[in-house]
Amino acid sequence: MSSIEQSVEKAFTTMASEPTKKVVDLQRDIQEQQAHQVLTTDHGVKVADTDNWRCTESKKNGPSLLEDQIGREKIHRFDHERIPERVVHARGTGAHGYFEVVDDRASKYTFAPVLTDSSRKTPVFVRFSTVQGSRGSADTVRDVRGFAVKFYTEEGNWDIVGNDIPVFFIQDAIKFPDFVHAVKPEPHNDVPQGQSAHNNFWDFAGLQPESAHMVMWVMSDRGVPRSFRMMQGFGVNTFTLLNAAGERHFVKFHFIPELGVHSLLWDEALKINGQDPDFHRKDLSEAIESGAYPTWKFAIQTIPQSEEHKFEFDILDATKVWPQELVPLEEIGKLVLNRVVDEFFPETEQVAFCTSHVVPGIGFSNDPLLQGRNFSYFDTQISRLGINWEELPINRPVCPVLSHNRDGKSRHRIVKSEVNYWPNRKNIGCPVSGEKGGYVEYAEKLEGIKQRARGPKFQEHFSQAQLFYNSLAAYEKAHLVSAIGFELSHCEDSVVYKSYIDVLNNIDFDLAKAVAIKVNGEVPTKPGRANDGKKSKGLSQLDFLPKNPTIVSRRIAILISDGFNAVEMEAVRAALTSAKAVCYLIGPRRNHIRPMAGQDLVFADHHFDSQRSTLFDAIYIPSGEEHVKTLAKNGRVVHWVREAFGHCKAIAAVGEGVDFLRDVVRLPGIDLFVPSRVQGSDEVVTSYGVVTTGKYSISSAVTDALNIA
Ligand code: HDE
Repeated sequence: MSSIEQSVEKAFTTMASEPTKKVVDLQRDIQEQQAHQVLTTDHGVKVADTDNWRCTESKKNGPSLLEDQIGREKIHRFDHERIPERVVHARGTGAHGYFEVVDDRASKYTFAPVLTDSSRKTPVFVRFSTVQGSRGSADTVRDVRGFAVKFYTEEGNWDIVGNDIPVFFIQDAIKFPDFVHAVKPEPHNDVPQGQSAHNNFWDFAGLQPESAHMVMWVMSDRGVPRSFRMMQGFGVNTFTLLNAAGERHFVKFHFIPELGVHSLLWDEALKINGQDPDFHRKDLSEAIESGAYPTWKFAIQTIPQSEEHKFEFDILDATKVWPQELVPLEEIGKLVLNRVVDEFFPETEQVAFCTSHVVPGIGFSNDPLLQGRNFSYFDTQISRLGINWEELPINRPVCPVLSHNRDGKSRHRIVKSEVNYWPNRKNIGCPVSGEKGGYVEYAEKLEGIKQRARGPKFQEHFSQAQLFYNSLAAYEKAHLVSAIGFELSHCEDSVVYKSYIDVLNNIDFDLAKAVAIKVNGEVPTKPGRANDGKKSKGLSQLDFLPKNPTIVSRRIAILISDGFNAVEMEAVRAALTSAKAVCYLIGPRRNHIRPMAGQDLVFADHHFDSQRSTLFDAIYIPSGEEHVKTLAKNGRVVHWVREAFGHCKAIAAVGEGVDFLRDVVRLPGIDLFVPSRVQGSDEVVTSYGVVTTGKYSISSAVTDALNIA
């Protein structure tokens, strides 16, 4: 065994915090650069001057010379740095981690060791993305988020190329180019970027009612997640599992975040787009680097092959969920992200997912969206990365690869063999049976007429859109009305905004009326379709509040100015930090701030103008008379606090800080404050938390961290 193979082998059996087999595999290609290392050309010759192009009559007026091969190489490499961005999901960020089986009950359904062998730690690479915007667009736009997972299993790579929403806009892959053209910037002016608030998207959605269910999800709070770490992930399409007895089940894959499912408010999302367009990607890497490893439960829903037709909806229709009441979730695994990438381009940009990448024990269904996807992903990687894209370090499997496929542009692997075909006299690269690990497709009986058509159950589009709407909490419904109202207000063609009201009226009469009034639509006088009042579990985000709310990795701004009480602040900061919240001191300048007399100087991390309340989950205002007077005179700070209050953030204040808070956010006739005591002290703390915006965990957890009695 070579030393690389030995270290690869060792890595596969190591503990959580140690590198996975894939991370070790990547070491072969990682070049650690050292201080004072010498610059060379790409062909390895040391470079003497990288700042001046060779020319005649140096520093006078001589022309630059074509002969300068160092200058030419530098510019030539630069000219070719860009590759085509992904046609959708161009904006994204990725991380390494691992997958573990926590319950081996899936062996009833599959013989795939990745889902059944609890002694394994399978390396993964996950890429999160937005869909509509280009590579440089902002993170917190209203959009679906991609949730693509590459499992580097011992049986080959398995990709779940999922989203944070369990259904899709269309039922048949052949509609995908139409859908993407409609949502992407319009052809005549390339507008808008990173949003679906325009004529063409809503025009398409109105005329293609199968999108109604998904539109409801994207317009709900799901469209503006607080963090990639706080989103669910769904395989969306129906796959199949095959067990050792040769029995087949249909399956849906779910990832459920341990932190709960949380969203931004739309106003926050809009502002963060400008204040920090990299908000989500920074959030992910900061959490991983601080050891707060994002973790998801992995669950499956299964339906035996024999029960395929037992449901009101078609289980192969990607615009439908399988309600949990009918098909319960079984938790079988855990996904953890524990390592950021070393270099963005070769890892996150060059990673290439394919729904067609499955391993023995896992297979496809006849879901018409999945069938098309199985062609599309493989195809698109060729124009993005070239035919040998599966040899790129991030994409190559960790198990042995031997195929008779050869050549093509940018072949990396060097294969030492006299034969590259099968059969051959040396028996190299021979296919093996299923018993020996070969991938054997399930033998499925088919009969019927070849035609261009969809099954009868694919014709119904509104019942699950209604189920979703009915299952939302009142505040979630209100957010949804505002979101559709915002989007339709950005459509200038009245045909578009007026006609979508008809779609909404098929979902819910009150919803249609509320939106119509907002956007100048025709207010309906009777429901387009009765609302049956049915609800289901797991659709509202409130169903995902974590059992033990936590402030781990939440961002807390501590507002300070000269004369603040540093001793008290340090006590609170220590409590928050020990609960693994991340505290930032925000002051009038990024420099030393002078606390009360007799206390040591404190250095502020940022100044009031450089950050905004929207970038934080909670605020704490320490006591100090002079300090509070200074805060009250600063319009930016007053805005900070009012804005945080308006966004229902947790706000803690002590002593004079409480008076300041009261003055700043006073609403006539309403006393919103609940004064309480910090345990073991005489300080009065005021805290205010709101359950209904999905920020329950932060508000209650700040309260816990402060030990408020
Ligand atoms: Fe994709 N999709 N998609 N998609 N998709 C791509 O593949 C496509 C669909 C999803 O981080 C492309 O490598 C078709 C559903 C994610 O690299 C492309 C159809 C779901 C990513 C493509 C769909 C997704 C992509 C563009 C309809 C959720 C980003 C670049 C039949 C389950 C993966 C690429 C990454 C990317 C095609 C529908 C998720 C063009 C034809 C449904 C997360 O191949």
